[in-house]
Amino acid sequence: MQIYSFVGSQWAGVVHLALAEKGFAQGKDYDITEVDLGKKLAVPIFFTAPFVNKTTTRRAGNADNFDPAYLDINPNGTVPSLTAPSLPRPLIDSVDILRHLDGLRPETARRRPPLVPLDAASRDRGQQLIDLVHSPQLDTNILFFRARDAAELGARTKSWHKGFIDTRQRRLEEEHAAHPAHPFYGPKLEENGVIHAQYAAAAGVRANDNDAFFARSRELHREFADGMARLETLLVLPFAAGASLSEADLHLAPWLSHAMVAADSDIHQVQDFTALEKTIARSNPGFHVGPRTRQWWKTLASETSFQQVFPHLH
Ligand SMILES: N[C@@H](CCC(=O)N[C@@H](CS)C(=O)NCC(=O)O)C(=O)O
Repeated sequence: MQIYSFVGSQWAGVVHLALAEKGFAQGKDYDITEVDLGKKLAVPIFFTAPFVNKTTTRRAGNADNFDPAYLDINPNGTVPSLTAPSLPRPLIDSVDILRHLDGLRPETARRRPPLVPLDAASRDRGQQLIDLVHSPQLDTNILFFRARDAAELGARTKSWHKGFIDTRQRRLEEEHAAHPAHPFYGPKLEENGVIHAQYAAAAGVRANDNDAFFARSRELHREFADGMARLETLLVLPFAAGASLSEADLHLAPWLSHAMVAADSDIHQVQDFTALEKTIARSNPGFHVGPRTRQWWKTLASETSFQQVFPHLH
């Protein structure tokens, strides 16, 4: 199997957790191609992870998910993807990839039940949780790239965020010019262009209406907080969807880790929610990560697969 992944991708993290949980071995059962979503070396230390090793194939590092050759594998231009000779076409979504891996080895290395729960109640609850963290409401890019005022925007434009957005925009412009009829590039340019224009305006490149952007960003943060409150009510405990580890845990964990990183948490303090609370509380006074979410996170952090893939937050 060939896994297309990126260290800074939360949804690739789902696949790495599933591979670890099922005991698949890199180099034997699967190989990794690292698809750099940004620019090589222009991302900070948290975009390193134990699964990027000497056998990992790395490409140039230039928003490579927008390479037409990669779009032939995954027309959404996202990671993760999985290809295998036995599959009629690539799998291009973390939900499908996890379920495929689960089907290959229904019993885990530690003789646990399948990751897709056998009982309907846990399966349905798990699906609700998966849908929630994959929804636009809980998109961690809100925390990473949005800005609620001039100070936050200024900070973004002075850090790696701007380089990341600029690299994407440049690559999209180049590919759009080279392949004007390709259906991917036009809409994606517009999507990335929203943040790109704001960062460019903040850097004094051109004037822009920042106020509407700031207001929308505050609104999105408030909705994000509502989503976290919903998560708090949906968690079953001790694991996300019931008594044993399941696919829902493996989707929630990378999402929460990524949210904490986006809020500038100390990546070695896995249990410290202070930075995340502080960030969200700027638009939602009094925001706290709930006790059930904290309890679940502690349970997850004691899992071997979690410790393997998340020796620190990323
Ligand atoms: N539904 C997809 C979402 C994948 C996704 O959005 N991946 C992000 C990284 S975590 C990505 O590749 N973003 C690149 C982009 O949108 O340009 C999945 O679960 O696999």
